[in-house]
Amino acid sequence: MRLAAERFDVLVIGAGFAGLHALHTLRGMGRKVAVLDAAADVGGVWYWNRYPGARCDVESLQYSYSFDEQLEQEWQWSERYAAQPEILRYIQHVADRFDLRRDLRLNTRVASAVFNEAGEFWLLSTEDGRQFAAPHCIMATGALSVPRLPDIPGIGDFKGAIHHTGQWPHEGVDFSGQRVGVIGTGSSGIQAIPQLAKQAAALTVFQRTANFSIPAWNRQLGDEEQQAFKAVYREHRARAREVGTLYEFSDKGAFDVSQAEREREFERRWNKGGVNFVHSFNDLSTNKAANDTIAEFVRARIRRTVKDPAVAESLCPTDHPLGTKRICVDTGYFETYNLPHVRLVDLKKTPIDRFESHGVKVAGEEIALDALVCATGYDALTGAVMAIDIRGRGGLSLRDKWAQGPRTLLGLMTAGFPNLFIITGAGSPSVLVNMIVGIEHHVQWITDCLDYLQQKSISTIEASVPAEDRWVEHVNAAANRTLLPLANSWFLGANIPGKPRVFMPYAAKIGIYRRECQAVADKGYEGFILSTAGAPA
Ligand code: N01
Repeated sequence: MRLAAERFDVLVIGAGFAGLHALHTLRGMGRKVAVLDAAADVGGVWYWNRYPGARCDVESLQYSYSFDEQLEQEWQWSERYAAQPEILRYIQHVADRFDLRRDLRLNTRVASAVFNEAGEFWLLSTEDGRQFAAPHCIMATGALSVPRLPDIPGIGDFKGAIHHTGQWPHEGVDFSGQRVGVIGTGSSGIQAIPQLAKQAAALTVFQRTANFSIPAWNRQLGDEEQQAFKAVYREHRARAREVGTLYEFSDKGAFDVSQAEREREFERRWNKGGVNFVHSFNDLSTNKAANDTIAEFVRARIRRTVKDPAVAESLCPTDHPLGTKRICVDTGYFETYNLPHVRLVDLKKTPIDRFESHGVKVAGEEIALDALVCATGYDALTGAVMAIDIRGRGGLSLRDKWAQGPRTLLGLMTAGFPNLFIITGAGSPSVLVNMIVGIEHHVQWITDCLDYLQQKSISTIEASVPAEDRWVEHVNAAANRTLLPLANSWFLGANIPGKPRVFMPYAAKIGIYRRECQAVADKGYEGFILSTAGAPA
């Protein structure tokens, strides 16, 4: 069959951390690879998320690739938590250092991916009419890459600028002298709000759900501290493969100690900053009464920080256990509400009536706005995969197959879609761990698998339905052992109207998950159907 399509051994969709690592590894195996990305440069979420205050809340020495020792030794991080421009520079450096750019197809948005059963290849068509073909396709499309704008009556009538944090203008935005509104108080909003307050003449935050946030206590990284960490980088990386991020995990339950001791531990960790706080005791994510103790500690901090008691009360999260929505890490977030030009509108008490041309009407009051920032999140985990019209065996549409929620085996493949791999997708630990640790693991598993297929002359691999069903049940059971399903979070798709409520990430320690994936591979890819060219599946 003659194709107008460019042909490769493997096609990778997405040029973020996952796609670049997949490219580098596959190239090392001698495979001909193309990486397609809609963006004009590498970086994935770090290319798009340029809002003021954007930074990672995993410490920079950990939020980096481990696959090349020289890279990890030579790259110098400037801060404990790297800001977006520095992370983007790092990814660009990796692309240049490993000469990855020659295999990138940027400004290339994939519209459809169709499996040709007779020829056993994936045919990808782009929005501008180009085609690419390869026997194997890897979705490195990111867990949080499809921004979601709020569906608020009249928003289309608003004449001011509207910016989503995940699609921030590259030239930046100058809000000086402006009346700015912010919708959304998740990680993005909580990072952006203190920075926006520095510029805006008036800042109004429209909060639907109060969120837990822990201070980052971000700081410059000294050379000595950095060298000390790098001296034992291998040990740190090995540990991260077990636990995801190197937190101080406690072996005590919250009620194994006295109240005074518990408070001291919360205090100690609060003063160190970051997500480590949520690991103060080992039962905070599984025992509601234990969780209440840490939640109350944070609420007391909010009340102590925010001077207006009514505003403080609105900022206190009460409708979900701490950590069941992705915990936020901030710099001066709650303090921002003490500024005279910053106002909180509690949408639980006073919902938005509608947007108008020059502002918004809330409980009958008109609030004039020049610009609106939407920190309203993403169609998480499945959004980017389902944005592409993916067709598997017999023309099966992935959108149809996943209409009631994502179904995968190990999060890596989905039945009916041979040779289609997903990196850090639904059914894997994904967003519950340091993303780069999850990405490196998946790239290793997938590339080992491709190597195995080649050695055994196997042309297709796909998840079997019974194994996939068992995995989906296993993922549900893991979530149900925790408090995680208790919140209306994006983990469950609750932020997208009409999205089925299914807890998407796999809530087990990444070390356990890695062993599960390894056991499957060791047993000749148990639960997967392997077939040789032309043989019926
Ligand atoms: O998005 P979110 P995000 N009217 O979905 C509100 C990662 N990340 O971009 O909670 C009013 O968490 C919504 O309200 P509610 C991290 O994993 C990491 O902030 O649905 N409000 C919520 O407050 C993070 O979790 C970093 O009631 C509306 C907010 O918008 C993930 O990305 C930094 C609304 C959305 O919060 C997503 O974070 C940034 C409406 N119609 C992001 N619709 C770091 O590493 C939505 N909301 C630090």
